[in-house]
Amino acid sequence: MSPFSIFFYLIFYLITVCLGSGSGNQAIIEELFIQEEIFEIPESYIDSIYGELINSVETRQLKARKLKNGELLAPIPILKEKVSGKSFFNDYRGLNEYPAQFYELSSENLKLNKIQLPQDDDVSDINGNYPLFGGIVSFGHFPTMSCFDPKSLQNERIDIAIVGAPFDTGVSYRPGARFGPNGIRQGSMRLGVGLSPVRGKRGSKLSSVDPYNSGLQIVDCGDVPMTPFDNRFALNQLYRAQRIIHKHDSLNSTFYEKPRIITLGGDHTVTLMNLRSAYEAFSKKPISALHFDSHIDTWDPKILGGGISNYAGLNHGTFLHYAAEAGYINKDSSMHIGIRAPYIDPSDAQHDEDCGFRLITSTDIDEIGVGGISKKIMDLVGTENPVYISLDIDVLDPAYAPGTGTAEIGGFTTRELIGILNGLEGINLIGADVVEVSPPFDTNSGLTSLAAAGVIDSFLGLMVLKDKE
Ligand SMILES: [Mn+2]
Repeated sequence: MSPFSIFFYLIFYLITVCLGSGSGNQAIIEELFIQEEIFEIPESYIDSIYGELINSVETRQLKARKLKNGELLAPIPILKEKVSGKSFFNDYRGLNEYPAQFYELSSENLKLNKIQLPQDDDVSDINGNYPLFGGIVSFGHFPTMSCFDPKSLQNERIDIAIVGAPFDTGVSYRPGARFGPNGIRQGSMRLGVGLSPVRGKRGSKLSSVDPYNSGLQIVDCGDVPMTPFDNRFALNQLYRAQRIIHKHDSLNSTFYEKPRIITLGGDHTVTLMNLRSAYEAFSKKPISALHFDSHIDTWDPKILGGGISNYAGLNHGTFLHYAAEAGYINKDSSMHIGIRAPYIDPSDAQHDEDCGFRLITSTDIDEIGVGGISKKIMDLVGTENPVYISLDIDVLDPAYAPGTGTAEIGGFTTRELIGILNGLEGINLIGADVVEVSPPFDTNSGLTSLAAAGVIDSFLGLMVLKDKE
């Protein structure tokens, strides 16, 4: 066969095939393709918004067939008010069973329901509003205040102050806690709606507390400038900053005349200054210290750091020794919770007891549970004693808080820790801190900062509740 005859034969074959199949399927094609213009194809609610995205020749043909069969009703005009509040999703059962009422909701009004933009000069949705993931970041979106300005003593009142202590030159292992306040604020961005099904036991007073809508004046004072070059000076800066905050009067508190301070650490050394200022402002008598930590932090300065120089003797593992020595610690009602790190010296346990601390270890939770730990704490401190909670985020297991200075395995989960804290309903919490959050060692998702923010949310709940009683 010549090339020409092969070509001719092929053309002949194709024409035959096309004509043959075309005539054989004509009836089916007529059945499938109904002329759309005969029917007014109605738009559903979703069509009116996303029609261009989801409509195809097939879906339009399906609707045309259903109209022809009487399975669909032509759209009838309805008032816009009738539409609002109705779920358009419950009625949707898939392409093959569009219910008639689904189409009844379509109307000229709904077709006009394309996005309607405000007037160009209307900023009512912008002014005073903020996105949860943006804005100038304060803790929990609380208002900021120049709390260190002496003039603010006359002009401003504070019920609860949040303040950062960006300091990490007292650590023995990984640094980075100077970035803790910033990290914790970032972790707090989703706070702001305080009612929660897990704040306190069901039906308890705590369960109805919303710290973000409490009527109390809760402010973020920003960070205390703390020099990184001399710990003695830096800690004194923190003390003076806390002192001036404490000199403010409270605004709407019914129980406290002075602001209670929640400090964002910072390495754990900062707690010594927080305790000093709280002691002077509130009690001038020893405070019940609840110390959540994996380390005892009462180390004798001679054993931890002080062997080098006296200057080195005050650090994040010895500050509670100094606090006890200074008389800030109530030796009848203070406790460590979550301890598990090894002792440095055989004398540590006795020295810790001499400083006035009882011990709940991390493994005690396996014996007595979350509720058992809360009960032990409540039995010890009661509801009258002034209590200060200092919480080293390393009390959590490193799985929940990897971004910390001296991580120790085998700690509490975040849920257990929050459960223990919320179980302290009724304590007289005069001050608190969360320390040792080191964002440079945190995960990309900021687990540690998120946990720290959640801990402070629990502190706020306990503080606000006391005021409501
Ligand atoms: Mn610590």
